[in-house]
Amino acid sequence: MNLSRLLERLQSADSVCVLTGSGISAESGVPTFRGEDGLWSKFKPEELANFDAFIRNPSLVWEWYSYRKKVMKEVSPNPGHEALAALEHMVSDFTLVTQNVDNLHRRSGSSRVLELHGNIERSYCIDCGRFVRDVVIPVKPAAPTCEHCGGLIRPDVVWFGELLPQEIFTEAEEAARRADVFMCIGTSAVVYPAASLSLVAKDAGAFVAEINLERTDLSSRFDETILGRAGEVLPSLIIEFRLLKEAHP
Ligand code: BJW
Ligand code: ZN
Repeated sequence: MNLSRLLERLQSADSVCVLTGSGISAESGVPTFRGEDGLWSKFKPEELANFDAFIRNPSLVWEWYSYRKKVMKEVSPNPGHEALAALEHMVSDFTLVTQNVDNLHRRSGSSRVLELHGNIERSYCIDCGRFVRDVVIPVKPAAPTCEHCGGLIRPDVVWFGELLPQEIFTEAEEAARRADVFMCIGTSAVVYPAASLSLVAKDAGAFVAEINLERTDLSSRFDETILGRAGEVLPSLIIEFRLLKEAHP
């Protein structure tokens, strides 16, 4: 693993933006979306994470979310999340953008996280719009309904064909545009518009580095692909960055 080019750019960066995907939480035990293994790998994410699928079979979609909510509650942040929480204090302008809905960045101490695809802890009624904090999911095959109007409750996450929260996306785009260094971590970079943030940063002149177990669809557009586990690469990066900062304050 050669971190020297990225470290050199980080050292002179005033502004850093990071985009994470499910790969950063994989080492905590949260399954990724497009992995080979796992209980839900027989479904493509497009088949469950969309509104039509929810209306057709709300209990199946809730079964998936209920399983994931349970996993996400039981796991803990890993050294990759912790390294990013530390990086926030080492750069004057730092923005953490995530596609994940699992709260692990926040739980690891990151103070400001732009969540592009919502948050699994929130739910709302599709008819009256009321938010429900601790949704009670009935034993299958039922889905939760609203106690005010009887409408179906859905998780407050962004499914295919739905708009991302616009203010949050705009903030993420602005951070990508002003970044000197952009890091794209643990994402297959196939889901848009999240994946476009790396390209926005690149077009605006940032040094774009990817950290992933394998090359992705966008690797050829980036300045550097560092192959490895986020939970190992990121802590090494922080240690070396800290040493460099101490040597050249
Ligand atoms: C490790 C590791 C370790 C493992 N260390 N690495 C432009 C072009 C083409 C299509 C579109 C486009 N614009 C819009 C679209 C359509 C669509 C889209 O992108 N489709 C493509 C799939 C073709 N996008 C949308 O519909 C979006 N909305 C939208 O564009 O609105 C505008 C609009 C509205 C109406 C009409 C038309 C336009 C919404 C996208 C919402 C995505 N939602 C989900 C579910 C969120 C809720 C939930 O969590 O349940 O988001 S789907 C799923 O994919 C989830 C993820 O956030 C997202 C990305 O997945 P991610 O995180 O990259 O996971 P994986 O599994 O794919 O990759 C894991 C990676 O980690 C791998 O690379 C591993 O190697 C790596 N890894 N372990 C480092 N230890
Ligand atoms: Zn309601």
